[in-house]
This record gives sequence, structure tokens and C-alpha cells, in this order.
Amino acid sequence: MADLIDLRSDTVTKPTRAMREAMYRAEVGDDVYGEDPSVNALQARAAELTGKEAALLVASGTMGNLVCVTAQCRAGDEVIVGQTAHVFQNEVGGIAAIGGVLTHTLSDGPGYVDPDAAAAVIHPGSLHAPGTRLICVEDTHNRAGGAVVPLDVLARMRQVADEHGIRIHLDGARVFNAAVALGVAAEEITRHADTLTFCLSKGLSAPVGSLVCGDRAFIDEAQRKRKVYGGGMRQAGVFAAAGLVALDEMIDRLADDHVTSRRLAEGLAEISGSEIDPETVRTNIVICQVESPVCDAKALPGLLREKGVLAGYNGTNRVRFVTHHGITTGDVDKALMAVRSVMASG
Ligand code: TLP
Repeated sequence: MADLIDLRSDTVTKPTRAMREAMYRAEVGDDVYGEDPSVNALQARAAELTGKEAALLVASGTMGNLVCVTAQCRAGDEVIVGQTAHVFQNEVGGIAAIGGVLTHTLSDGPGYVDPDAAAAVIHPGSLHAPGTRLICVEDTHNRAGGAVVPLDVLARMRQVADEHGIRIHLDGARVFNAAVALGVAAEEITRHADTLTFCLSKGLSAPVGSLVCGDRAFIDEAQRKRKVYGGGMRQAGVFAAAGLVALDEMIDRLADDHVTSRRLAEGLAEISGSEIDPETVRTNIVICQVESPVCDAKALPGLLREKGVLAGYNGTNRVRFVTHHGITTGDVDKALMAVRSVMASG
């Protein structure tokens, strides 16, 4: 079979040639002693790009969110989070299992919690009730089809958090996709959050790693949490070097992935049985509703695989496609052909 067109996720991206060369040449040291020059350079660059005092390299987005939440909340504290947020639905309940943190979930249909709905449930805690410590925001929002959180919503959330003296954590796994879609510097988004996680190993194509960013005191505590979770790495400069290339060379090109995803969405909208409003697709994630007598959403990925296209089942009636580095408009057209043929024949 010809090469598969892998649209399951942008996590499938492989390191570029420039990354592999940088990895080969990387200067390294023991990062647990703070002596890996490549890690230090990456952390400094991440802090600068996100407008924070400091940053810390962690193994994954999941570890980043766990470190961030537990560095800011004690067991029994409450976190406000969208009911379809990755940190709530897809991280194995880590913040509760490890951090003992309670989640107060609110509707996040458009990709964000309404700040006023959040304001209404914040409480300081009492002899009987847990106190709200943190609001989690996700941008772009994965399960809302890569939705970008509007800047005025982020600004209002900041206001709400400040009024109540609580903090905001941004799961910015794909925050650079959001920045590119809005045509702003990432800092315009991240300035509304106290802490954030962003990933190198998604659309930015690096092999491993996420960065946690925030003020110095928070990063010191985050470093302790990372150690507790077994995430203190030694010569991590080998992959930090790829991360530096990712930040230098792979951010602006995310716009290409937004073009291919829009093309995919437009094609899917024309196929009977697959429903999507292409106007809602602003970044690299395309989630369509599959309502067809010939094929349901659960069966579609298996049938597409037989035609050389990989996609993911995304819950009731939903199939997810993600565009990324290496996916061309030609690949998108082939994927559409495969969907068309499956939906026509079942
Ligand atoms: N998302 C993965 C899957 O886990 C669903 C994907 O393929 O999209 N925050 C967000 C918003 C994410 O989408 C992800 C990964 C993470 C955090 C976790 O990152 P990793 O996989 O590095 O732990």
C-alpha cells in the first residue's frame, strides 16, 4: 500500500532534517543540575515568546498540565474547567488522582467557559466548602474542533480571576496555532494566563517535549513537582535542540496547516452524510458529524484505513482529522476521495 495519509493527530509529525542535525550537534549537560545549555536556551526562548519570567521543559503536555495545576493547588482545592477540556477528559484524571484537586466543570461548547458563568461559581472556601484556586482555559480547544478562544473572552476571564484573587492556567498545547490564526504574537494570548503549557511535539513537529511557563516562584515549585513525577531529565538537550528549531522555524508555517484543514472541511461539507460548517474551522483540527445510513462515525476510521487514510473516532457521531507538517493539499484531496467513496458504498 502507498504511504498512509495520517490525519489522526499532529502528534504524528516527525522531526525535520534541521531538527535531526541540531540534535546530533546538541551541546548537553545534566539538566537536573541545571547544566544542560540546550535545555537552558530552550527554556529562555519559551519564556521570552510567552512573555513570562521563566520556563521549564517537561516530557509532555499531560505532565505540563499536571505540574501546573498541582504547583498552584493543594489537595481539596477546586479548579474550574470546561467539561470537554483535555485536562478533564483526556489526562486519566491525573489532577484528581495525584493532586487531589476537585474539578468544577462548566459547559465549554464554543471552546471556552463563559467567564461570567465561571464568576458565578467561584467561592473562597469555608469551614465546609473547598475554595476555588484556579481556572483552566484551553486554546486552541481540541474537542471544540481547534477553536480559538476570542481575546476579549480571555481578557474578561482575567478580570474575573483578578476580582476573585484566583489564577488562570492555560493549556496552550496548540497556543501557536491560536496565535497564527488570530495573526497576533503568542504573548497577546498568554498574557491573560498566570501559567501555561505549550507543546513542541504537535504541529511544531519536534519529537518530544512541552514547556511550562510562568513567574519565577511558580517555576521553582513546578520544578519540584516535575521531580516528584519522575520528570527530571538528564541530557535532555538532545531533544531540546529540536525544540529550539521548532520555535525558530515551525511556528509561521502552521498557517499552511490551517489552509489544508479548511480545504478538508470544505470538501467534507459537500459529502452527503458528513456534516461540518467549514467557517468554524480556524486552525488544524477538523471534527465532522457523521450521520449516514451507510456508515457511522465509529466505523468510518476503519473503512478509511483500508483506503490509506487515517482519522480518529472522536466520540458520538464525530470523526476527527488533523492537518500538519507533511500533509499537502494533494493528500487532503486524496483523503476526501476516500471519504466520498466510503460514504457512497458503506
Ligand atoms: N492531545 C492528543 C490526544 O491526547 C487527544 C491529540 O492527539 O490531540 N492538551 C491538549 C489540548 C491536547 O490536545 C493534548 C494532546 C495534551 C494537552 C496532552 O499532550 P501530550 O500528548 O503531550 O501529553
